[in-house]
Amino acid sequence: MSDLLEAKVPDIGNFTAVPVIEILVQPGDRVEKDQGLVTLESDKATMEVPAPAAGIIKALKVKLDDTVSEGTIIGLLEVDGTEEAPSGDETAPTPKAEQDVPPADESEVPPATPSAPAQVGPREPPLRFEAAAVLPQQVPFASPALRKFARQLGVDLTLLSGSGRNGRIQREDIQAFVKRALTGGGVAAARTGVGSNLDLLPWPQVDFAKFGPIEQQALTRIQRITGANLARNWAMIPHVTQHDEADITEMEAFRKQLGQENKAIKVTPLVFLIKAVVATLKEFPRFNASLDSSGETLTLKKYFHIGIAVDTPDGLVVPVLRDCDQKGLLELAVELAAVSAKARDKKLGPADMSGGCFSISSLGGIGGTAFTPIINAPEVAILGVSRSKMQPLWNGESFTPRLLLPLSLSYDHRVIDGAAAAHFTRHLSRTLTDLRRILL
Ligand code: CAO
Repeated sequence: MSDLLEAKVPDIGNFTAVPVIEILVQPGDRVEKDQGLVTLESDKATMEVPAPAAGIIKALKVKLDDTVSEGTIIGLLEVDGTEEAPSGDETAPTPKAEQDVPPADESEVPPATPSAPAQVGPREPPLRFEAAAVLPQQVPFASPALRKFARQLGVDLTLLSGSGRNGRIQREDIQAFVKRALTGGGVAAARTGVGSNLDLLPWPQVDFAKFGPIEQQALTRIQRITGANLARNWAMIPHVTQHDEADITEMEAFRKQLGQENKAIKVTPLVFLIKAVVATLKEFPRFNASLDSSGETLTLKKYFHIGIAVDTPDGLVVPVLRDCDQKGLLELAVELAAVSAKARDKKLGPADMSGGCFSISSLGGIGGTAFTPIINAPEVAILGVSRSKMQPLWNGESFTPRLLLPLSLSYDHRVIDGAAAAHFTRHLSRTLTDLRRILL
């Protein structure tokens, strides 16, 4: 006996009308449970819709470029007679994870057991979607099938530029990359896009075990995504870091007072920085901008969404606080605490992490005197903040103890001149010293 089973699009978070960009099977094909049937591509990521059970594809209900949402029927499957056919929506399996996701991800979604397909109820979108949205364009667009193909050939997809729609990597791109690598002198010569002109030496291959005991650890998925982005941003953007400091003695007194008046809310220096940065961005609109990939057009933003680097056990993420110009210190403090907690609980969704204009990376809670943050492309600047310290400051007549906050502004030198950066940090510093300037 065999039954026809509807293979449906599972819960894909808040995404709707997602285009089908690849048909992976044809009627008559035999598929295994969880084998990819079609590939979907949102503007943030790609995913396969897996077969809910093993069997024969009897009909496909979608074609290339159709748009689908959760519950859309992809095809009809004649389930193997021996297998107990799952029924109804329970058959909607978890979206098949990209093949190169390290095992750490498996903790995100409870795995399906042989007898019970993954039950998909209302839940957060899969981390894969979220992570791609944290750092837009950080992960190369390629279907899981092509990722597997690339892995089999040992090709690092972050080294390729896709020739397909939205920079999507095609099979031909991978083949051309391999061909260039084989005929043109190695991977450096084969690179297209990022780093294409970097004729770098191969990475040193060292057998560390020859020198002593070692242990190997896989990077988490977030670390890998972040790492690929940081490498691209570092290689592509001519960074300069402008260091300055702000006298926050009065600000700190006000912060403490606010803390005492609002014991339920943790007010840290970061919320003052957000407000001061917004005031400074208004004065220097070129810092609230993005350069396009050709490096020829600057998009100036009229909104003020600030990304905050949050350190989590799995790596760095950058949730975005929206419309910071329209929010007060306490509101921002509540929001900051909420997104930090959400980040550490791995609950950030795409909406929490997209649309940033300018980022702040605060290591002030930890220590240090200065650092050089890497710009979060396509933004053009990022502010690094280190720990404030009481120091003697010359007031023209004597030294007085003042609380000084170190600021480190990294900027894209293609867009921002050194003088503008120095004006920016001076303005920021003055604003932090005299918060009334925020009202100007
Ligand atoms: N100077 C002195 N003290 C500071 C300070 C500064 N610049 N910034 C924060 N502090 C204090 C806070 O007031 C708080 O003190 P109390 O516990 O006495 O109230 C303490 O340090 C801890 O603050 P916090 O880190 O919990 O809160 P925050 O608002 O400053 O930062 C967050 C929140 C999410 C940004 C932070 O927790 C975090 O993850 N920071 C790391 C970011 C990071 O990794 N950046 C590097 C990116 S590049 O690799």
